[in-house]
Amino acid sequence: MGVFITGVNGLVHAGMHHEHMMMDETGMIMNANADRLPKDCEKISETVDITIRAGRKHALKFNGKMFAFDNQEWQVKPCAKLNIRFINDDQIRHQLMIHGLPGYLYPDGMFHLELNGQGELNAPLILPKLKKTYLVHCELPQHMEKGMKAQLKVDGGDGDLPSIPGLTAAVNADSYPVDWTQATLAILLLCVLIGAGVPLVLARLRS
Ligand SMILES: [Cu+2]
Repeated sequence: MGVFITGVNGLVHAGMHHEHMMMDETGMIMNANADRLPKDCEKISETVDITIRAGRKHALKFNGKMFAFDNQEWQVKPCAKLNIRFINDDQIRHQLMIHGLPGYLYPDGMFHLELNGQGELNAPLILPKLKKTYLVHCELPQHMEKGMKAQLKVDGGDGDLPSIPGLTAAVNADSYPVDWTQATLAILLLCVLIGAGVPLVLARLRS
């Protein structure tokens, strides 16, 4: 496996095959893509500068959430190039990960920015033409559940993701456990007996 490391503006710039990674004491950039076009794109349709902030203060407007991005949804055109400026307003580590991207451009289908604490990173990516909704989140333990979940829609997207703070409902918001009284057990038993009995009756009728 060939690894090359060169200093770029004080950042360590390392590449392994298609993998692309930059890392320094402030954070990490993986799979940035400034110029490789997705297969379904003839050219870049638009270049969009997007600033995404992360931190506790962005979760204050959401009941019961602890972390969030400052926006929960972004809409771009097919074949758009995004120049992402990721700012962490917290003193703890946060990530900005975009999932479901084509694997031939983004290993593991993933674009990944990470800040160890307060600071910022800038990185580009180019989105395919496909009408699709991409998951954007922070993958640190419990951060997504605590609010760091958002969606990026290309060409209007192909639906909404669940549990996005302020936007969409949770899939398993509440569970209502069945009250296993003797009555429900009796009904269940009856159902099992009927289910087992019906084929027997049918078999007799046929013979
Ligand atoms: Cu986080």
